[in-house]
Amino acid sequence: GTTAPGTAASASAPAPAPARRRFFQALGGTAAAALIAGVLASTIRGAAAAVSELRSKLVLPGPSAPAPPVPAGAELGLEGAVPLVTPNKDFYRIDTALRVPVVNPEQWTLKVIGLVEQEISLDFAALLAKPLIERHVTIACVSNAVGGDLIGNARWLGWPVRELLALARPKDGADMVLSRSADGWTAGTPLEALTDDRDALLAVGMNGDPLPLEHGFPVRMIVPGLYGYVSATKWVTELKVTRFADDAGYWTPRGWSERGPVKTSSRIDVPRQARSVQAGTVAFGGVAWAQHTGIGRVELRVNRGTWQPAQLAPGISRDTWYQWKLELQLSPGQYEVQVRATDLNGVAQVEERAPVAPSGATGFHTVRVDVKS
Ligand SMILES: Nc1nc2c(c(=O)[nH]1)N[C@H]1C(S)=C(S)[C@@H](COP(=O)(O)O)O[C@H]1N2
Ligand SMILES: [Mo]
Repeated sequence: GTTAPGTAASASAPAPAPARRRFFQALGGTAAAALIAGVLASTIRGAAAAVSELRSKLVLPGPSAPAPPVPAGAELGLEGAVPLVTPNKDFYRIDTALRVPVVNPEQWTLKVIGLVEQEISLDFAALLAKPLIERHVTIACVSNAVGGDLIGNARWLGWPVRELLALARPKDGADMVLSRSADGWTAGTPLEALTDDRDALLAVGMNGDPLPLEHGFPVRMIVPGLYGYVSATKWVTELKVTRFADDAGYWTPRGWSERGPVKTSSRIDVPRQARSVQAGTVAFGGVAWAQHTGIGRVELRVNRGTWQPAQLAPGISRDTWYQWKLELQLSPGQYEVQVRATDLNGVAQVEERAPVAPSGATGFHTVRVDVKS
């Protein structure tokens, strides 16, 4: 999509060849046009197949600093709830690419340019030779509506961006890094977020595998605490150290906020909206996130009554979502249930409803539940 950072790419899977040929024939009219289109399509398919092949043979080095272990009890295992770590195949996908960019790791380089004392060019072998670290980080899309699923949590393997920037030595006055992907898309990230201790990564691995092609193979950025559109550049090939006064990422001139810190939020995953359940003990559960601060408390209220504390599972880190659950005794009837998260600084998520544009939705996730006798 090209209108919002939350417009999921449509044609993520190539159409089967016969359908594609019919389409080109209808479009081009002549056999020659169809032939050229067919050759082009198969060349692109060939490149994608070659890179998929390279990816499947790639063995990533182990981390020099493994991810801190997932604390016991972090996964509540509530039936119907999403897993604490999102499998790659279920991870949301958002980008403007009509076709997944095909980047050959053997030809990939990352250039660091702009306001730096030392320009740098790094190839894939050199990146893999760096001491890599592994971290669980939850990433979210600014276009994730309240209660939406444009959010996921993965274990990322990568090299801290701050190590690379330390070699390049940003000049005084620089306050932004404009990262660019192989297909020209850009994100503007505060320099601070890439140099502080939050472990912003040049990621090569996702949940123990090389990045899937659609999630940025061979290298992407992952920055805890910032929405994807200002930080999570997939197929990244260039970092330009610059100033917010001089440059802007892809979505900023299209009406989205220059800065994109992730807003504290929470979601009810079970029971689903408008689900009927049996009277008696009804288990509610879901996730809550306050990236880079951590969740302190999650509460539920029924029919706008008093807030009741939910059981909060330990988080993997302050940069990941947390699971929560609460059993309520409900007699037959219709109920409206809302969730509210409060971060570890005691700041509650914003109650007032705001749309996703320009800087991320706010409001309480609300589900209606029919309790049957
Ligand atoms: N190259 C490129 N990277 C991109 C985007 C894009 O359009 N192009 N979209 C960003 C947005 S808006 C989000 S929310 C995240 C989503 O990452 P995912 O598809 O791996 O979940 O990627 C970010 N990185
Ligand atoms: Mo996004």
